[in-house]
Amino acid sequence: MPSSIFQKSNPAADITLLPKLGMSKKEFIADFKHYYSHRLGRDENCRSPHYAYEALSMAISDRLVERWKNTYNACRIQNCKTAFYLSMEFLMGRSLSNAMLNLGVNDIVSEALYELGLDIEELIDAEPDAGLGNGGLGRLAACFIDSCATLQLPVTGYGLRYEYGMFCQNIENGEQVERPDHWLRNGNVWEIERPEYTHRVKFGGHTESHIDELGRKRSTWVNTQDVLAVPYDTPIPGYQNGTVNTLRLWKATATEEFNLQEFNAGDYAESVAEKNTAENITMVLYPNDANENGKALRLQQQYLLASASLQDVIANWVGRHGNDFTHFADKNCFQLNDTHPSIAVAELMRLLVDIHGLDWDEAWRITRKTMAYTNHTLLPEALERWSVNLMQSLLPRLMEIIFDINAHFLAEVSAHWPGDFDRMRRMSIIEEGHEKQVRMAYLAIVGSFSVNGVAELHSKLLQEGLFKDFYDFWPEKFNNKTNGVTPRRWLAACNPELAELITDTIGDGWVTNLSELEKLKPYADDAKFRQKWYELQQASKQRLIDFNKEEHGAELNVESLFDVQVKRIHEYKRQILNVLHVIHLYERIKRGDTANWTNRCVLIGGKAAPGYVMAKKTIKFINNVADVINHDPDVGDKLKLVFLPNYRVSAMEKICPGADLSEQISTAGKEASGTGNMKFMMNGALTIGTLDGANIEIREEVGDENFFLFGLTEEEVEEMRQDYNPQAIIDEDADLQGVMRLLECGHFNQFEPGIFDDIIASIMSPHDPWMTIADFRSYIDAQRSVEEAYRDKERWTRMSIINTASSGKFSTDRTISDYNENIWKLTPVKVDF
Ligand code: B1N
Repeated sequence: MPSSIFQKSNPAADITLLPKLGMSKKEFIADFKHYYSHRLGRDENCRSPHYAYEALSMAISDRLVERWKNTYNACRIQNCKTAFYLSMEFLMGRSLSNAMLNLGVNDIVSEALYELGLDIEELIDAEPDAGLGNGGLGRLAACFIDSCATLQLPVTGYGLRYEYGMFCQNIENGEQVERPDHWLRNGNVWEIERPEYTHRVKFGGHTESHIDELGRKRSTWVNTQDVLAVPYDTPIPGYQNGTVNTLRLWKATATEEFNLQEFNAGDYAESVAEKNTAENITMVLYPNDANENGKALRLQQQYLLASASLQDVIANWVGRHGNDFTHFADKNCFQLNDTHPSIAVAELMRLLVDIHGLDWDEAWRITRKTMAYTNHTLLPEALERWSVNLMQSLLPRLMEIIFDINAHFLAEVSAHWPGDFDRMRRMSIIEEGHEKQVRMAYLAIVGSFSVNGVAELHSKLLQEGLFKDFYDFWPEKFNNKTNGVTPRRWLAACNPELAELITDTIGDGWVTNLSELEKLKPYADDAKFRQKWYELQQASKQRLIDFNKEEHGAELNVESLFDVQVKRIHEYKRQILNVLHVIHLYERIKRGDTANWTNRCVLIGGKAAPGYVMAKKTIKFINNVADVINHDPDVGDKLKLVFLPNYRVSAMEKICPGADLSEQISTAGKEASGTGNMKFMMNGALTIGTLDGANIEIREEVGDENFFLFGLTEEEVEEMRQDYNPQAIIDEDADLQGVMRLLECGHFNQFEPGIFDDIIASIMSPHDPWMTIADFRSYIDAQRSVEEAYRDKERWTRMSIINTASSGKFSTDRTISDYNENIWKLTPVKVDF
């Protein structure tokens, strides 16, 4: 069979276009016009910016495709080791401006669009966000693959192509209302469907055992209902380096015969409905952040991702090496983004043993050398457990394999700690109880050679607490990889004016070597530089005001402290503590205690998981307090509280350049890392925060005097938990009494009696896990120091510059270099361009 439909002997069969690597303004305008008028059939009468956005994106993506093929070929020729980032979430946001920046065509495109009479900002804003993630974990995956491409590392992202991403949030009467996010409605210019790499994924059925020709016991998985996984590829360009890596997302579709059976039986409608059952698997992203889902459909999603991705990698391997897996582990590595894809441990065993005929021990050796697991949370409610019953009915062969893995593993434990049955019970992958459960984190640890947390404190707490038994057994497996964010999207692209000032001052090396920002430090003492810095910050704030006004109409004054908390709404993140402070300020204004006042706009944004009652109440609470304060004539510009609806990646790109103060106020020990904290710091905001997650490392980098610290430490929190008495704290604190009085008398819910009783009860409870009242006093005091610092404009600006200058550590280029040096061990691949 020919390897290609094109006959090499026929010279006319060369279908390669002239390479579209370069891009002159003229070429670009010609391409834009071609797409706009011929491909899309639009003309100058079209009113929607969408088609111009599409035409522009097509012209840009043409320039990526050639580089994409070159990258692929360079990796193939060099037969290099590859890492695969397996993640249920890739929170990509928009692609157009990122692609332009990374191709280095911003100036040419701006000029061309100007000549065509188009507003580039309007076209950029016409792109819907690819919101295929909940928050930090999904955005981290997106920043990681950006850095891998920039560092020219051969890394492929594998995920799911959800038809509906993270829901859109409307606020009605102060409450969150969810609307479906049909982000693919108008097509997606950035993806290429590749049905030729479709894989079949099994569900249901049962297993049958038999003895193979070598006398080994084998299982076959039969009578299954199969689903097809069809890949859609998105190019991931590196920063001006010719590399374009791949993000491959799977869409579930029905198999042909699956439909035919019913079709032949005359059940046409049923067969189409069955097709829907298959396609439902990748229909929607589960909108729970740091929380377990526990639904069968979610397990189907996880298995589809794991199975299709592993089959894809193995098919590629077998295509080149046949059934010889001797060096598989030297050439492939899978990084599991939390436990969500951790069924991959068992699936790799199944593929190697059942499909490719390897011995159990050889397959296990390979699995344990290729899998690496990242943990992203200590919260018990987020630790995934799947019921053995569910797994037996949905994935019977996988359940058998997990039992076998566990038996082998417990034998290891027992050899090490003979007779220690309590330890075996604690460490077992299967949790006994009235309903047996598979502990997915334990499966991931047992099947991996590396286990990491995402900030120093978090990794330490994993080793000392959650995974202590495993750390005692395998200390060498455990390591830390502090998170980061990509400086391309989170500084160069989202804050071009500040980026330009930085480049004019220290050169442009910082874009790919963020520690060069250090060179800005001496300029913190330069009054002229400070003035420029200050003016740019004020301009960013004005843009944020305009964005906010466009989207929802509140009037804000640029001459006030912009105090911002945007992130998922969660009790541990303590948005309520923020609001208690706002109420305290309001109460001071009402009392006339306003000497040396600092005007402040408090902006809060974020989505609540649709089933998380307290989080939804918190949104209503913020909006009600905002309503009272913003309409009180005594308050005026002294204080504003605004809820920013529909927080998402593209909103953060407008918000983080305009923040003065970044709120990172989680209960110590609860936020694994945080990454919003890094975006704000990079853009010159100062942080008010607890000693939690990466805040600790941010403070180390920036210096104690440039960080507003408050609150109990993780140890103090655990200590105080023993006899926590919020009422006693309130009795001692007149400010807190003032706040509680307003809350309890229903000042913010005059026509909705009792609606905040739950919130009041939760912070008043001696069992409040988040200890909000315990940190109130020191939070208020820290906010006082913030105001004092802000009133001294020179001092504040100096601190702001130092924050940006100290943010080098928090580039994902550093994080990814760490992953590569300690875990993946890949060689960068140069690509001609
Ligand atoms: O992962 C981020 C961290 O910076 C955050 O601190 C952490 O909260 C976040 C189940 C999660 N942990 N766990 C999740 C997301 C979705 C889901 O279904 C759990 N997200 C985090 C990046 O390390």
